Amino acid sequence: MGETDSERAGGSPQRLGFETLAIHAGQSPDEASGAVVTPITLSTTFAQSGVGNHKGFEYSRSGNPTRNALETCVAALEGASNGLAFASGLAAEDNILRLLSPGQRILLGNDAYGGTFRLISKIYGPMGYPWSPVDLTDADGLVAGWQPDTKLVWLETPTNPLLTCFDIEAICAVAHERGAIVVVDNTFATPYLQQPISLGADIVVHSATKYLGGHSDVVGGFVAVDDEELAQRLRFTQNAAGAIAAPFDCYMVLRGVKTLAVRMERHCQNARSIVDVLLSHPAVDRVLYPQLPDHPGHAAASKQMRDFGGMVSFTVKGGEQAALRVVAAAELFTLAESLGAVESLIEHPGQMTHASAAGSQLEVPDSLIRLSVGIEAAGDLCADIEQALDRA
Ligand code: P1T
Repeated sequence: MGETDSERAGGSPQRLGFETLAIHAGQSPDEASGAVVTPITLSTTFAQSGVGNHKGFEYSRSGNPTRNALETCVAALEGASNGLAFASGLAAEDNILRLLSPGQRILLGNDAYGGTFRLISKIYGPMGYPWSPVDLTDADGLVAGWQPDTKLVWLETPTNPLLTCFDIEAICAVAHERGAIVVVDNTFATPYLQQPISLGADIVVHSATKYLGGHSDVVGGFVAVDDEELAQRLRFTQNAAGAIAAPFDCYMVLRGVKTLAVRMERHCQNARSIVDVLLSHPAVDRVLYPQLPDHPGHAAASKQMRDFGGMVSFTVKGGEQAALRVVAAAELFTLAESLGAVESLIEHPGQMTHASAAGSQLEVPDSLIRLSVGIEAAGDLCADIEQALDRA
């Protein structure tokens, strides 16, 4: 392939703007045909003119041109030299956790996606990897939760589903001083709103199923990393364990990423309109949105995010039954798991996405509702939430 990852990622002296990288990084007209869209290369293997003499690709698990384009593009958006695409967000997470050896502790921020909690507590825990939940609201919580065997700090910011935001820079300072690495799940923020690598994070992970794909039609995962040694280890595992993203899926995410910036602008704008409706409705107890001054992590979000995102959570005064009535009454907001796509979704985390955290320190309130605010007309979305809340 000749050029380095960093060159392909746009790491040249004249760094291009985010929107330009989203459309061009890793992608240029196909040399053979002039096609302006990166082809989907389905070939599992690549011809060699002599043993070891090839055009940069040997076998599609180890490397594939369409995956390569996606890996280069999203790495550039995250400001990282290396990107790795996986079959799902959890496959990406699993690939990262394989950096550890049994006995090395994982500290997990005390609000996180239920599947991440399940992977760490139900798969890695029993295999001999100690873990503990930790309050990351300020760096003191991390210091208090620190144990001598800690090797990795894992956090989401904003978190799923409470949308708490943690100060990435402050957490990295504490962790690095003590010899641990920091993984930031940037799924909710996306690189358009927040770039954890520039704040000191060692590894960024995504469920590409969400905003990166953006259209609820592809499951994928992504890892961005700047440190070459870590990148090499992660790439070794990607090839050795094999949880790669398929070429068609890579194409779908690559296509989604092209419009990430414009979609995120509208997601944030629509989320603000919904927050206003929630704040004035008598059935609502508490609105969780990082822009609100009383929201935990408002300061961290203001410091490290360009805007506050398209996810909004809230609790209702009538408890679980009222919450279940509201999610069932919504019409434009589809009752479904997942998030981050053009269409609006509503869900009950306690019984859906975070059911696996029931009874643990990561359990969520049963009166909690989570909204993934899409990019439909704001007035229509507000009217739908208002009528659904009237049934609380
Ligand atoms: O579903 P998958 O692509 O494997 O990604 C897992 C994942 C990782 N990190 C975060 C922050 C996530 O939200 C998810 C998936 N979350 C949902 C499906 C959900 O509805 O919350």
